[in-house]
Amino acid sequence: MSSIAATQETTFEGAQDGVFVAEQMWPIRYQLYLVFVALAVGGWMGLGQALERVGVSMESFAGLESYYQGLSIHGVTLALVFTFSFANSLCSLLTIRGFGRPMASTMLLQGSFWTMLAGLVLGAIILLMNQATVLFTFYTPMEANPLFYLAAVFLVVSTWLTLANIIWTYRQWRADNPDERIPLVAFTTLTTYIMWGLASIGIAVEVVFFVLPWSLGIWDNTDPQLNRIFFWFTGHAIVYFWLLPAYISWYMCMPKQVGARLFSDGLTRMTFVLFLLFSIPTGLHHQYTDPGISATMKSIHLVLTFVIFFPSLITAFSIMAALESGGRARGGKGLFGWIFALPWGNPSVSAQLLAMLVFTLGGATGLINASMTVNLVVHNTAFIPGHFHLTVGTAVALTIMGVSYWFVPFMSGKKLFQPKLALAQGWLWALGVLTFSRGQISGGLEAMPRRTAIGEAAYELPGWELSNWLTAIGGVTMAVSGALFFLVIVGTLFLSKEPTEITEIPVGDEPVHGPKESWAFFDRIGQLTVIAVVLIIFAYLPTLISYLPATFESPGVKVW
Ligand code: HAS
Ligand code: CU
Repeated sequence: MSSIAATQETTFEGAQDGVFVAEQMWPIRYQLYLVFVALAVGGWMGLGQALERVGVSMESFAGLESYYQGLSIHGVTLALVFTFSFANSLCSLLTIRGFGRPMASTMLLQGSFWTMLAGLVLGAIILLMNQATVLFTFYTPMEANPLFYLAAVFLVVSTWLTLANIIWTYRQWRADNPDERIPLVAFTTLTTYIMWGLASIGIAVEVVFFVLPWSLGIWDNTDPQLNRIFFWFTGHAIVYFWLLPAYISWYMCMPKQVGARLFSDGLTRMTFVLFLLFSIPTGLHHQYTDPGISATMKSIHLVLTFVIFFPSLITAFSIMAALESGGRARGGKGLFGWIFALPWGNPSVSAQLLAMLVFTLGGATGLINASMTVNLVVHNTAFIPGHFHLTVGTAVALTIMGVSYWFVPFMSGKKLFQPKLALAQGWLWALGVLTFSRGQISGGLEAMPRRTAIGEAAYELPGWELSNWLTAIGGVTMAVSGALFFLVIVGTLFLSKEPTEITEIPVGDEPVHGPKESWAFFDRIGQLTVIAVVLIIFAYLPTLISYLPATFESPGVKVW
């Protein structure tokens, strides 16, 4: 392993300065490969779910015990492993690139890889044994084998090790550079991980204090509603932990990739600061229909959800500005000509442009979910998977694929295999997801429940048939696209003979409006974190106080 990495070291920019060192590169590289393993397993289950809509049972498709076993594998591998390992991998690399120094601790970096691997392997074994058919939200009183919760602990600890390493690296850098602005790309990784550090407290409390002891038999009963409050404390912010690595690519890499400059350093810092402050105090928008939580607190979370919508709107305009300047610099004219002048022939760029376009619909459906009264129509219906395949399933997943088209060549030193296939892959995914989500959204509006083996439903409403077919066709298209992606990546690693021309991380360091024009206050990360904590206390303490004392009365149930 080290010999491969050692020969590669020469291909990394700045290798001469000892910035990208071999023992730090392999955990980043292998964590990236876990992204692909998780995608392959989860994507395979996704195909089964799509086919279930048109009469192919999950049992016959994958030899599983039930549809719900497949759905649990799908959710855990994609929502937790695929996204987390990508965040760890890309953000570690960009932290090194941003601060221009190795990560503070090689041990933490390697530890992050090993704990992610342990979580994936352990989780996969328990899920395949049908001992954790509790879906990725593991709502109690559904009960899994304790080792499943331990696997979840490993996955989260892996992200914490990366968090600790990023903060440590920042502090080392700060000690050497007391008066400088935090380099922008490092600022984005730092704020993303601090946000997640705060957000993950909810799930940590839920698992360590309530669910794990209960599943171990230390306590007989649990309190499902209390567990849900802690789950959604993390559960909304987690979507921004999935999204922000994609945003980091859109802000920091895409302008460079299209031959443009980022619009504004200050606006970028402000966007990430807003995510740090407002991602967490919004979790109750997943619990509008839950009893025992006051309408006032739900309404406060509703308003804050509209606040956290705002940095994504900023992102839309500011990325569009960068893209437009790139398109015009490439000769695009007129109102829309710049769009066609963008480098659509570059698979890394086109996948991410498509991810952005699809995300506009993801954002619109998010607003529908967030509006409390309208939420009553869509909650727990197929509309919700329609929404989140436009967001995490495309804005994030297709961006991860697009980034992989430079990241894998960069890390392996090999030229991208069959770029034309890669190009087709991005388009297929976008077309597939638009069809799939159209099916799910219309099904949801026709009262089709989510998380249900519709193929086995005892009744069918008019309109479901079309929804099922669109879901199935879209899902199969996405699976074909996923297979092409895999082919390109595996081909790059094992069949590609030529060296890659990508020897630099595509990060743009010179925004049109640079750091001198932005508030130094944004860099006071410690103070901003304190403000974030105060907001969280304000948004959650009243609910927790009104809820106590909790009632531990529910025994566990195994429904599979
Ligand atoms: Fe969501 C449920 C509200 C964003 C994921 N969401 C979910 C669930 C998931 C999920 C997984 O309020 C289901 C959880 C479960 O299992 O129960 N969501 C929102 C809102 C936003 C939002 C307001 N969600 C996301 C993101 C996700 C994600 C991001 C994953 C990564 N969501 C909800 C609510 C629920 C919910 C309720 C609960 C529903 C229920 O009842 O259960 C916002 O953050 C969205 C903001 C987005 C925008 C779009 C900006 C567009 C951009 C692209 C610009 C385009 C360019 C293109 C530049 C404002 C940035 C130019 C290119 C050219 C070629 C010209
Ligand atoms: Cu949410």
